[in-house]
Amino acid sequence: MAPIPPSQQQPLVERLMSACGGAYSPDVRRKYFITGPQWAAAYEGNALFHAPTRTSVDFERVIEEYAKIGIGHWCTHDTDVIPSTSVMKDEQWEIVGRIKASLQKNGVQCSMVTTETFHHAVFAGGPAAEAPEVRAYAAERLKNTVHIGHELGASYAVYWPGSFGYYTAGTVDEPQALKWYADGLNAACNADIEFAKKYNRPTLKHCMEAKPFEPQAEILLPTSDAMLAFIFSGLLDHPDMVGLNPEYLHELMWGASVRAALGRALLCKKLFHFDINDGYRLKHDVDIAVGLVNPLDWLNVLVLLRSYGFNGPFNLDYKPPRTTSNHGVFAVSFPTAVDRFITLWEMAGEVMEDAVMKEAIEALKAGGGVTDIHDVDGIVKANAELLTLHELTAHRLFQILVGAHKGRTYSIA
Ligand code: GCO
Ligand code: MN
Ligand code: MN
Repeated sequence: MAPIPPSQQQPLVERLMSACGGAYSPDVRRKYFITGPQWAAAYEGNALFHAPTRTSVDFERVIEEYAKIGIGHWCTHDTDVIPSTSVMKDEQWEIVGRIKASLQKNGVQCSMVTTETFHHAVFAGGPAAEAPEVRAYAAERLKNTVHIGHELGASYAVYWPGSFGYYTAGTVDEPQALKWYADGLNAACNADIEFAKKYNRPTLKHCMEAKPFEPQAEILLPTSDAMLAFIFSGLLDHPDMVGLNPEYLHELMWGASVRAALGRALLCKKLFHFDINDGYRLKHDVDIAVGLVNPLDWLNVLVLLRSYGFNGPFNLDYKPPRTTSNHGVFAVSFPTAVDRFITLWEMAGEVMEDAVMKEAIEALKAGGGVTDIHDVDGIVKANAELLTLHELTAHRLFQILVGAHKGRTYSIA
């Protein structure tokens, strides 16, 4: 093939995108509670060891492009949109006003707000550092984010503790640090109760997000399970207001079964919000788009969520790869991520209705019908053939994933 000059590259990408087919319309996409983060679309590709490969994108553009794609909700960190020197100053409200106008103009809703407590130098010792002024500053930031959330009409606040941990052990008193961290969340929830009255709105849902490693070497709340224990520890003034925002990849990173981790959150009624992306087990936080690495596992995850009535928000917390251009972020990254999610979600519905799956699962639950529960050999024999259904259902899930249940076949003949 002859080289493709730069002027012909965008048309090529567009043509191959439409050759892919299978895209849903913006109206269809808007029916799902899918949220698009400011930071994901604005990510310039500058991860550790990497210079940026894209130019910056402001919130006006992100909101407009999300609207065109059919992503009906937007979310942001405070400092994604407000310079850190302006946060909590009068000038932040001018920016918030522009955000409101932009959301309104494009028919997009702000779903969630979150506080950046990991990037700025003030958080070098973490959001619950020893120095009381750092903790007081962090609490003010959290309260301010709640205020912005009400102003923008958000329903969720997310807390990724980020730098809550250490590189070397010995100085940080873990129980004390956890109590200090709870003080920050309590300040946010108590402020929320007051703002909710003032704005005549319900309080926000406060969602904790765990990541097992990065950016600290050791993390004080590394998993969703650790956060569940924290929520129920007695340290929180309003544990009912606090739940989880698990991230698919963050659970995979420590080697979990994501589905099982979500199952525990569901059992505790604490699955409030879900960051959707993909990646690899026991590696770093590559934030690849949903379904590009583990589509079968994703199908399984969505079957669980649908079975337990979790309908979102599904937050597209991923980083378009450095190889994708500014144009590609909105032409390829976001629409394809949304469409894979929708496809997997609808496929999960098919799994739940599938006659083979249903009968196999019911049969396993019916068991072999032994009445003498002290007869161990009898119980084994009675279930021996039935248990083969575990593997059969796994095959059936694969068939549904590749469309083989609808007769799609491959053959060397
Ligand atoms: C990550 C984190 C963040 C958080 C965000 C919201 O992977 O770095 O998941 O993207 O989701 O900070 O609080
Ligand atoms: Mn991540
Ligand atoms: Mn996340």
